Amino acid sequence: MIITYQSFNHDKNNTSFCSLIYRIAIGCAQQSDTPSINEKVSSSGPTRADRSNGALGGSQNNNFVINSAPIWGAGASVGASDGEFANGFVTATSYSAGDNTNSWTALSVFDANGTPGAAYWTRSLLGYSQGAYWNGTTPVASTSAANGVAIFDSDFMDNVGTQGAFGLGTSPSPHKGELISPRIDLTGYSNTALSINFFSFFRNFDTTERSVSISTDDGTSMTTVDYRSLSNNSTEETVTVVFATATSGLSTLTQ
Ligand SMILES: [Ca+2]
Repeated sequence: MIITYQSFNHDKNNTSFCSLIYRIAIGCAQQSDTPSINEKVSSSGPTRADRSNGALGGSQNNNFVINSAPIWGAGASVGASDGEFANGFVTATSYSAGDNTNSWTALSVFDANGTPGAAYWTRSLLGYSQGAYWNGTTPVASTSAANGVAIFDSDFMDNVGTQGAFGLGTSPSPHKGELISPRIDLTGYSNTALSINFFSFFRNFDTTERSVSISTDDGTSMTTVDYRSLSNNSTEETVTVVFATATSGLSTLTQ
């Protein structure tokens, strides 16, 4: 399995957008006749996955319960360091299935300079944006901030931390970057519903996309959910996205 995060900031004049992800885990989800995911896991954050569109397949009324024990990533016995972004990223201007199987890949899709540009997610040990309009140096409240967070620092990439220097940074907006996971081997699992659970913090300014995708064929094809409606501006929170049918029919999830 492959997970991909996409961030796209559209603004080109006053960028203060930044998106951080600092803890991610995959879990199993099971369809339930009773409480919705919203009711079931609200204690850990605003997880309005039951309102999302593509994630839950055709019906908005499906209810899911998220298993408490993750099967990969932060808090799991497999993939914990990758789930905490404790290892360096590989930067890339193109990506093919099977690339960089052992590390997160920061892929630039485009920026105002063209395609592919230099719109890279980065691994930060600071835990905050270095952009000119961020206003603050308080790290995100993550127990694993010290070993790295993932950030799409649109503000900084556009202005290099200097107010008024619009478009003079390494990647002038509008720009889009993707953060693609290492290969996640879930051999032995065949669940037809999986959840992606992550801590998110972003400051919105003219954001056109913040989405997460999963692939079961090593990154060849992706099922994508834009989670903007599941998350809140300038709020550190848990976001849970349920992929109800992305693994249907697969007997084991090796890729
Ligand atoms: Ca971390």
